[in-house]
Amino acid sequence: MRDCKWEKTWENILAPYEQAVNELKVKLRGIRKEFREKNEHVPIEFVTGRVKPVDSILAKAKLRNISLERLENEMSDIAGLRIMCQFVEDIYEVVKILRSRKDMNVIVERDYITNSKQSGYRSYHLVIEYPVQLVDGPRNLLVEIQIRTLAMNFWATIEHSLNYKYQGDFPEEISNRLIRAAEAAYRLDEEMSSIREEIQEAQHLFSHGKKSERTADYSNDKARREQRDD
Ligand code: 0O2
Ligand code: 0O2
Repeated sequence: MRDCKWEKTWENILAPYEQAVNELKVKLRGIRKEFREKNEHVPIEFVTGRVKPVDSILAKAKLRNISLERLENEMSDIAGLRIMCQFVEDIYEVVKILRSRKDMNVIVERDYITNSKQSGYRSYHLVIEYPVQLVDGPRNLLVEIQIRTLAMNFWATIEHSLNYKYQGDFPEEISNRLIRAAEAAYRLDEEMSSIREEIQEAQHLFSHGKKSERTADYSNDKARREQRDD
């Protein structure tokens, strides 16, 4: 019985964060659509989001000595969004777009791309204040947005699972290999950036070609339907 009561309380505490994550996923995915419709290079590849699981919230609160009353103001990643980009240049474009939006307020920026973490981790982190509209009125929530390239995401995902296995206590050999892998991932990003214009031109031709194919398919289907109806 007691467990049920706590489950309910957590459900209530986290509901506004769920709402923030869901709204932001729609909004950030909407940016993709806008660029695509303008036939411009889309700086966002894909967007994911999650509300931090309760056990992770409790573990972090204990580690950082944050009391449950202060969670809302002191734990900035209860709601988390992740934006994946093709090129490092796209990351900075996305940051600019987010800074200029009127529906959120960027309050912290951490550039772990130019200042990578000791582990080798790279990403650009923003903490924003985001107002969710609740029955009792608006409430400003902290949300963390991590922006990274596909290569940075590949590295971080692998390192995150290894971290789970070793609980952060990597054998030196693995830790060194991970640092080397992070450098290799960054070199890959640099290489891709150096041929960015070429790649973007090819992608533009490809998506344009697919669009024309779809239009042609639609016209052929329509013609076939009209012939059948005659
Ligand atoms: P794990 O093992 O913990 O990684 P939909 O909107 O239906 O397409 P859905 O199912 O709501 O998508 O999930 P979404 O948005 O595709 O992605 C959820 C996953 O994104 C989570 O995986 C997280 O790994 C990851 N994620 C996204 N943003 C963040 C973030 O800011 N911080 C962290 N730590 N993770 C993030 P799972 O499912 O929780 O599994
Ligand atoms: P999760 O949900 O398991 O990913 P803050 O926690 O924001 O108050 P902190 O810790 O200085 O302060 O924030 P930071 O370092 O800007 O962001 C922490 C988050 O960045 C982590 O969340 C990870 O998602 C990611 N991150 C940071 N360093 C690494 C790293 O070395 N490897 C990987 N894979 N991810 C990293 P959490 O708290 O781990 O939660």
